[in-house]
Amino acid sequence: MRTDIGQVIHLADYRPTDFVLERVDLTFELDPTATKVESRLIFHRREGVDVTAPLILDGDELSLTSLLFDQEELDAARYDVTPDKLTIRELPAEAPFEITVTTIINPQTNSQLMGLYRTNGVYCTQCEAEGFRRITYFPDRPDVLAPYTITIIADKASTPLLLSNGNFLGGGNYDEGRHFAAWFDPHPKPSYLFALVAGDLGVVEDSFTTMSGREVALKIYVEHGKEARASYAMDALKRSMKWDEERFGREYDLDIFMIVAVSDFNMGAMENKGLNVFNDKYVLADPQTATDHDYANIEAIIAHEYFHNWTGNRITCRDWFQLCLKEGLTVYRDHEFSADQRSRPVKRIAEVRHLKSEQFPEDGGPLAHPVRPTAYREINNFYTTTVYEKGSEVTRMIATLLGDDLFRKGMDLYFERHDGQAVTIEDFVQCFSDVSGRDFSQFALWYHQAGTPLVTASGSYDPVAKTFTLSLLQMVPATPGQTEKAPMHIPLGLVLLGQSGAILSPSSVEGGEYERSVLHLTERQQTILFNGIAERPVVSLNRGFSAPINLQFDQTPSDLALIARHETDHFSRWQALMDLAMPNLLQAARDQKDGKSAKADKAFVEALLAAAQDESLEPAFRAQALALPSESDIAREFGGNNDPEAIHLGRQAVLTAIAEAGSTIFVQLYDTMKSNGTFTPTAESAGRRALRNAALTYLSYAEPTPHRALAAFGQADNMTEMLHALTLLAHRFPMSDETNKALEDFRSRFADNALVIDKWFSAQATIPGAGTLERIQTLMANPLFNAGNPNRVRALVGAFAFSNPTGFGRADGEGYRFIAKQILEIDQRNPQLAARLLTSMRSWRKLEPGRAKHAEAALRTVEAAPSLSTDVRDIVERTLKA
Ligand code: B3K
Ligand code: ZN
Repeated sequence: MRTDIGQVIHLADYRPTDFVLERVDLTFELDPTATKVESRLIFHRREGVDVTAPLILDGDELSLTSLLFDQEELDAARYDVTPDKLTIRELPAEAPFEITVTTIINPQTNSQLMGLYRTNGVYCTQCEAEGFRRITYFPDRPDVLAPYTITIIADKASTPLLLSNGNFLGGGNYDEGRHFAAWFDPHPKPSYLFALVAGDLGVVEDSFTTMSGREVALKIYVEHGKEARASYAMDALKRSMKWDEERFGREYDLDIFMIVAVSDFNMGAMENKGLNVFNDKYVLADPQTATDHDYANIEAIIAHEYFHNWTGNRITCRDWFQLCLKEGLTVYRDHEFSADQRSRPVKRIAEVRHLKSEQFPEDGGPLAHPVRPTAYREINNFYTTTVYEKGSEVTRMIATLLGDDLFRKGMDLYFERHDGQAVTIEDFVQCFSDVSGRDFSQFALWYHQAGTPLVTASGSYDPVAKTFTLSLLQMVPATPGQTEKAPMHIPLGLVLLGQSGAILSPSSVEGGEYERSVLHLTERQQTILFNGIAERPVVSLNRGFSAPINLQFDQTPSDLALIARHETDHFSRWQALMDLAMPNLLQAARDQKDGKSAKADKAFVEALLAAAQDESLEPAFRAQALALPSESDIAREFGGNNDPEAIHLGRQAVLTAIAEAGSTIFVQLYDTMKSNGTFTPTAESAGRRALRNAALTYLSYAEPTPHRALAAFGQADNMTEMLHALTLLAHRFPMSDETNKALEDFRSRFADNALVIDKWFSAQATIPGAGTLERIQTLMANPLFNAGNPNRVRALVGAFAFSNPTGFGRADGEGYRFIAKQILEIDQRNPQLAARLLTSMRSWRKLEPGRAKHAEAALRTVEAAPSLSTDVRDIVERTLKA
């Protein structure tokens, strides 16, 4: 039973705890349905705190079985207990005291996957953000740090492996076929970083020698028989450890680092101290079952969780409002890692695509919130792309403003000054201010003001005076709870290009700070004068996506084509191609509505095909150039009255026009990008496969029969190409016998690999058009589907809601009603999963009136349902709020 009704928590109400926690000693007697948890906590009253103040501990659905004070049973008059709170009174004024709390919990029935639960027979924990309070009564907040000693007792035969945080102290046999293990984590940590894993698993072992010569044992635990599929993850881990030493001077600090892969997990992974727990999707890979995208994700997430050891664990958050302190910064670090390991521009393109498709809609809709929010009802709903991805962009902007050396100095100072502490965004920013002498007070608005700034630019060239004038105007849109916005400090990467494509250096610049090719936009309106410009320049603005903004800048197709051909910053080349594409896609969607046939602008098609064939460019980049803006990108540009059907058909028409114009090029690319050796997951060979797949996509538009995709499917010797061919068959020829046969072949070949079956579900869930809903319903009845497993739900139901605008958004509203019903069912078991799925409705107000009405009605049925979780209630109410 839950008595917590989800009150609003405010940043302004923060105050430290009344009692300081000195030590934690936990003993778990594991049992599938009745695990006994004995927790011994040593506290003392914080100096200056009123001597009558009680000790209040958090709980969630707990039942207390015993409570001791200094080893004596506590008089019932001295405490009150409910499932979510334990209040103890009459405690010593100064002297330390010990509280021993015993609870019995049921891991088997814990379907929320928060706290201690069972997955495939393995005991596993997830404590961030507030899961620890589902294990025992505790001051469950990130600013309560203590060293932990953990003893785990379990049946030896069924549960041979007993893991927790820190270093292994010892273990041995216990009683009645049971055994025990003890672990000690010397690094004071908050409860959200606690972990316990116990079960019967296989292991892959390796070791790493740190920069000071210490040997660290590395272990990755997976289900028996899957060990071979963990080798890429191990390789990524070692590369991450090395990179963090070289790039940030950060050394690992325990004797052992462990990763455990589990199959039921609410998110990607969790950075528990010394014992990361992973969704197995982000650990297991081999060429036959994982795509290049999977490999890249594994590398990035392994790195991300490892990097948290310093940014998150050694230095943690004072309160959950500061979540971006660890998440935004750690995403920035993993992005930099991947950029160094792979291709920097291609990585940047992927980041920006993701930011624009996920974070921009969030920032422009009812769920918009600042990178550092000031209020929440359910903290789990704030693990958002705004906190993560925009948080990373804000960190990147600090690096852009300061340059590499000063940024590194600021990071060094942060590590030195705050190691072992729970701190705030202000503490973080202060370090950069201290090393640079720069005033960050205006810049800090990036943490406080929600909404994607819109920058409008226009330029004019004076051939007589040889000056170029750039006028800039910034506007931050109103967002929920924030109507008035102050101008931001926006670092705009900028160069002026001459007609030959070479960079023109101005003799001087007036009207704003301009250094290292970065212009500082700080006023609402700013006019910049570039002197000594000998010819009409082409402006490459927001180079490298230096700031997460929307840019309105009317550049001619020929100026964009010049950027696409000559910019030394390849991200900007890609951006110019997308800017060339967008008006074509918008016009094509309008033409669909008006019953006209679409055509693509010649300059655009030529620029795109030129990039596709340019052998001086890496294949991965060329593949990105060929991947047009997505349907949701186009919808965002329309900004309202959206008709997913017209957008889809318009985009198809543009694809067809490009396919027809470039068919010989695509045939040639498809052949030349064929791999000529054994598979490697390197970025370089992944790039060749990506380009080959892009060519195949266009060929399926140029030659509208399933034969080529079918042949590709039959010949593929790796999952990247096989899945792409299968998806093309399903999307382009959903009703053909060839497609049905390929889908069936795929299913029977991979029926015993749930992660591959997820791809099979997603390929079908994303088939455009109204008919897909029935297909989803049929697939949900398939024995391979499991509604209790988050990966399966996301692969089928989630892919439909998030990645199928015409299926989910079918005109009769059935898609919205279906998802609303799913949300209510899932909410009974797993509120976090349900709440996340509900965010697929966040852009409902931007739909054309017919669809918007259906979507709103579906949301109202969710809102009206009895016994909603706090998670879903919070999202549905914010989504509906005018
Ligand atoms: N810190 C975890 C996310 C926890 C989500 C809690 N609802 C994984 C990560 O960001 O690294
Ligand atoms: Zn993280």
